[in-house]
Amino acid sequence: LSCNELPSDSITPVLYSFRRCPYAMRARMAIYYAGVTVELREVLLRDKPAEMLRHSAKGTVPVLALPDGAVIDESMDIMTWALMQNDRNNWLPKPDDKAMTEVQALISENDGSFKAHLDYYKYADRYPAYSKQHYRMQGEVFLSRLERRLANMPYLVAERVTVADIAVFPFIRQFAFVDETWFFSSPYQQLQKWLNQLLNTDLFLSVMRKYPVWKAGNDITLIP
Ligand SMILES: N[C@@H](CCC(=O)N[C@@H](CS)C(=O)NCC(=O)O)C(=O)O
Repeated sequence: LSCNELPSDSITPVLYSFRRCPYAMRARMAIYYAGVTVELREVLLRDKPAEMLRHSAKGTVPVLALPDGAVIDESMDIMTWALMQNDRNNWLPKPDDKAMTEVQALISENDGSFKAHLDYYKYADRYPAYSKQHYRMQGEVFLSRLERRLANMPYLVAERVTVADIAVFPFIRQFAFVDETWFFSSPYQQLQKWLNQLLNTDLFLSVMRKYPVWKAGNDITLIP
């Protein structure tokens, strides 16, 4: 939806995002799922808008600027913000549910060691100390863990999608597409199925729509 009648920075939260960033992807997925309207500002990482940096000097996407002046600049916090408003399929387990502990453990391993191995694997030519296969094997520790979980149930912590699947999936997608042929002929068959299924959801396809890079004074793009 494009509309130039709303004044910018008005009643609508503003999301600074980068289409291919896995952190921004998971934030956008939660926003779409919750159905909370935000103004999407597509940025270039090499040319971040001053408006975004004024809100969050650390310069990472996603950043959500709320009408009351509050700023949320961590993707998990943006997901939680969206889910607190509308979580009709219970993506977020109740805080005292043991599933919540599993969700947190998976996300922290994903964002920690797995993300580090992913970057070494993806950019192996920049890190010639070890081979690409070496970095891939380090990442496979997490793939194996997920594969074992998916042998028992269709999603990572439950019979249905939870926030863990959505938070982890964009990173597994990146890992898989470093060498698609390898990934889809690897022993991680449950993970392949899980990934394919999420890649084909309307939700994922919606958040991957392309928008022009935002500049002050542009028409406003509202999502979902
Ligand atoms: N912990 C942050 C990480 C966000 C992050 O690192 N985003 C990357 C893009 S995928 C970024 O903005 N990097 C800054 C840059 O490349 O200049 C979050 O979860 O939101």
